[in-house]
Amino acid sequence: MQANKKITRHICPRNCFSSCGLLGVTSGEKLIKISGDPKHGYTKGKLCPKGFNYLNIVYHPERLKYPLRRKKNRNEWTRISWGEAIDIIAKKILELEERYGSHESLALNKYSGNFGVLHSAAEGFFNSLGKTTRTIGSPCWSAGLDAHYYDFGNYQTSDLRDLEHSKLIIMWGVNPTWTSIHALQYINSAKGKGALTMTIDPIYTETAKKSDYYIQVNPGSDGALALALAKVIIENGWESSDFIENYTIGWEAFKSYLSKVDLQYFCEQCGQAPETIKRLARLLVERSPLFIWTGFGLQRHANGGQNIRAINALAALTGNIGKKGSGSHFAQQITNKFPFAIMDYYAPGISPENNIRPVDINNFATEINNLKDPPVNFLWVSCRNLLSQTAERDSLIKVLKALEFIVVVDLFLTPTAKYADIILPTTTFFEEWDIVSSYWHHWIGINEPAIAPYYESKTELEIAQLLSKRLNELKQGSCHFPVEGTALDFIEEEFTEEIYKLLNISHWKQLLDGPRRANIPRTAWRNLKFTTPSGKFEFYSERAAQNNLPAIANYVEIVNKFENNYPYWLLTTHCQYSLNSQFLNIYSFKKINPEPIVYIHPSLASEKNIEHGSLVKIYNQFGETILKAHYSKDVAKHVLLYLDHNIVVNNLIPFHPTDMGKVCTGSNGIAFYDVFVNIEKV
Ligand SMILES: Nc1nc2c(c(=O)[nH]1)N[C@H]1C(S)=C(S)[C@@H](COP(=O)(O)OP(=O)(O)OC[C@H]3O[C@@H](n4cnc5c(=O)[nH]c(N)nc54)[C@H](O)[C@@H]3O)O[C@H]1N2
Ligand SMILES: Nc1nc2c(c(=O)[nH]1)N[C@H]1C(S)=C(S)[C@@H](COP(=O)(O)OP(=O)(O)OC[C@H]3O[C@@H](n4cnc5c(=O)[nH]c(N)nc54)[C@H](O)[C@@H]3O)O[C@H]1N2
Ligand SMILES: [Mo]
Repeated sequence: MQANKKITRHICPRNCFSSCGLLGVTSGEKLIKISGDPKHGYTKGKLCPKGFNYLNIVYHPERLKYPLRRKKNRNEWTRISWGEAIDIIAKKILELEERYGSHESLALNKYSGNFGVLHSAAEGFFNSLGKTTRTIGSPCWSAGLDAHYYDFGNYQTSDLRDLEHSKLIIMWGVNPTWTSIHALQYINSAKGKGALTMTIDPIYTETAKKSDYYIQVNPGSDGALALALAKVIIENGWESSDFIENYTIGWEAFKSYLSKVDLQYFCEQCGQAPETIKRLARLLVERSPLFIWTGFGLQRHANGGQNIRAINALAALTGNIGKKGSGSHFAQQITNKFPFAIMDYYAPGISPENNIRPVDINNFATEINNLKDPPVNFLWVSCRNLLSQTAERDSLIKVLKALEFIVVVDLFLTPTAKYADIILPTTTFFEEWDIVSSYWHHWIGINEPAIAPYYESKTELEIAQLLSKRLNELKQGSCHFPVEGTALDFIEEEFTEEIYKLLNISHWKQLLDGPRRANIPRTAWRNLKFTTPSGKFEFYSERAAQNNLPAIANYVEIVNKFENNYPYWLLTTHCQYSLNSQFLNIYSFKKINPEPIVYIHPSLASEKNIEHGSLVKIYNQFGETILKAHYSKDVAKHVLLYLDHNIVVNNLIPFHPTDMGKVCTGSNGIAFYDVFVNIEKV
């Protein structure tokens, strides 16, 4: 490497399965190249199309450079200094405290723009003020997490190297070819060793196209499919008696429920012929170890948690748990043992138990509106593009317009930032220290800065420190977030003995030589000791019953009450060339997807007299939107597919909760994919 060049290590902090290792090459002051880090044992030096485009994010011509202040009642902003921005915000915080005698009129809405541990400085700052209004829950994975909590006690994943033992791999409501591309190398290698693959999805996805089998299931009907398979397996006596007897509870109750259900009804629900179910059931038992990967897409339905429980039950009754190459996998958090000390600067008398006035992140507009004593006047948005990613966009716009004061911390002037009074430009992960772990694989790494912060952008930590300093200057003792301390000091605090043991290192700086795999078994639930109250896999969960849920994995049909007016499902799933609302501004991606498209099956299109490429109106009782229609035989006739996660369709999506999520995330999830619409030519 030439004298003026240096290489730095990074971990992508996006909300994504892969949490990739990257290497940055800097020449002088400039980042000139980004590549995959071959020392990352899961991603192994490979990147996705977005990862290879990071230079185009870091140096994007539209990236925010300076703090901005909105001109009064206008959609225009003027550049201000950090001193001014921090002063305005600090004074507003103190003014509201004076007005209400508490900080509860301040609300924080933060989610997944950056999952690095030090990004919790925003939460740390809010904790250090006192009790504030905060979002709870998650728009992403809540129902699936709770399903695993009820069945297994918590959630774990196997190391994908375990796939070498699998004979059948089912990708059930997950589209890794787009959303988790690094998994493909393990899946392909398992195929080379003789494994067969199956995709179960309402869309004939790129993953389905690469699979040996594809089942086009009706949206929200996976419980019916899993239970139909379970019923046939039991009727044939193919269940694994040894596993059931020794490692589960509630088998009789589950079996008795299945003996009463009508196979024909389940088949109709999931859109499969009884013959298909019988063939599939045989395949499942013949090809053990069976590895099931249930995706996040699958659980974005009102019955999503129950459906995942039904799939878990299928894995259990066939003995496909804890055995190499088997399991039912969704996500894990067992490697994320960081104490999040950065959040631990509570104001006196404030603790995690009493620091929050909660609002559901998925029902944000309504719940913010309902809060009165005091009302919410001040909103802090970070790592979040509310307007693009939240349901009920129109109500949200009204709320944002009515709020007294909004701060947005982001890299770009997003649709949400356009409602802010103050916009604070922040650093990318190439400009800061951080720690990143994955919710899927078992590798953890340190992110070091490659370059100085872009123009005047600052890290989340620096912003918290500046504000704390100013607040204390204005009113001594008003904020308890430490004003001293570098990012490295805060990193030091996160590395406990437990983490060192988990990663088998003695100092975190060793992570600069490469990410480390957490020292946990390769196979999830290898010891067959479950963390449920019974210590067993629970077909029957007393805890579910206590939470007013069916104790066993019942199938609950999703009924479209407005079928006559709005007969089609609208699925707004995750896209290859974006990550939620991010990366949509990359110019080469824009060329691939120049405009928002709705995909429609040609036979429905011809019924509706819609030509390929023509404009259509998609509408329901909540709103309408005009899009261009493209024909696609990949979608079922009663499904419409929209992939571009920008602001265009969220006005059609109501807040409708999923059945589960409360235990693991604080509130139930959101049924983003139970949306019914109509379509017509304009
Ligand atoms: N219709 C529909 N809506 C959905 C979904 C769906 O499938 N359909 N999926 C849902 C799911 S699964 C999720 S997880 C949510 C995601 O919702 P969000 O977490 O809001 O989504 P993102 O678009 O990933 O990121 C939000 C913002 O973070 C910013 N950002 C990036 N890095 C940083 C940083 O370092 N600091 C700060 N302060 N900001 C940063 C980005 O520029 C972006 O504007 O959306 C949900 N919304
Ligand atoms: N490229 C890219 N990668 C990403 C993201 C991204 O936006 N783009 N987002 C990240 C985030 S935040 C998340 S949560 C994950 C999401 O990762 P995935 O779970 O893979 O993605 P989704 O698009 O939510 O859903 C996966 C599939 O579920 C299908 N599906 C919908 N309803 C049902 C159903 O009822 N039954 C079955 N069987 N299938 C159903 C959809 O058609 C879709 O093909 O990906 C992460 N990675
Ligand atoms: Mo997500």
